[in-house]
Amino acid sequence: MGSAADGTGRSTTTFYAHGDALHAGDFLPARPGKEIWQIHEQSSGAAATLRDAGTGAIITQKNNTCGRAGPARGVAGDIYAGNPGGEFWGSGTGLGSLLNACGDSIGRNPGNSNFLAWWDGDPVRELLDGNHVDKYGTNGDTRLLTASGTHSSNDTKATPSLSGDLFGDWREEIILPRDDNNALRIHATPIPTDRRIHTLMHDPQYRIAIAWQNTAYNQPPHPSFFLGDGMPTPPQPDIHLR
Ligand SMILES: [Ca+2]
Ligand SMILES: [Ca+2]
Ligand SMILES: [Ca+2]
Repeated sequence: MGSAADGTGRSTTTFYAHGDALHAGDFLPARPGKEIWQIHEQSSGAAATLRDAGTGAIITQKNNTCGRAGPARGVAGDIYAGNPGGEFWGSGTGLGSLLNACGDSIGRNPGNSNFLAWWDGDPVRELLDGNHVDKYGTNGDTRLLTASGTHSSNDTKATPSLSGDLFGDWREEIILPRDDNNALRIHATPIPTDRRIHTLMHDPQYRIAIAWQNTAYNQPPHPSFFLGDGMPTPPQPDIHLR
């Protein structure tokens, strides 16, 4: 494919047919550049691919096996400090477990495959599904928040009104409709952190991701840098105000 400088595409995934949930970010800090994890929701062939975000080159491909349906949704993020960098997973039995960048099984599948939120004090990300936040664990997820009196939208996709770093430090707020649909509630973490980095809305990719959350397939925002266990100091945001 041509270069992006003249507006032509860098790569295509049309040969994978269906495109479903897609996550773009620096999930593998030891590997140069950004990565894309995408669910293909096919009954045969590729179930999910992990690709170089710049070239489309396949890093790992998981195929459907034994005639099982592939995952209908999937997520990428650093949710488990026991594996370096990010993890990758999908709903249902299509992938079956938490995966590392090589596609190896490294633990139980998380309790959901919907959204993510940085909620507690460590930089490992938590799971957001419906009106609750859970911390992934090898023996089970731990509930950190139940936002009683609120609900998510879009059935099993469990979409919040918005999730993202809107106020305060780098942790993320969760906006949900009140059960009577006459008001929105904004939930913010009460948990302290000793980690100080710029608010995520200073990162241009993350800021755009707040828009993509509402204009494309609703998925959680990802910054342009690795935010997770063992992370280096992120780059100074290059923001200019006029
Ligand atoms: Ca990377
Ligand atoms: Ca990890
Ligand atoms: Ca955390």
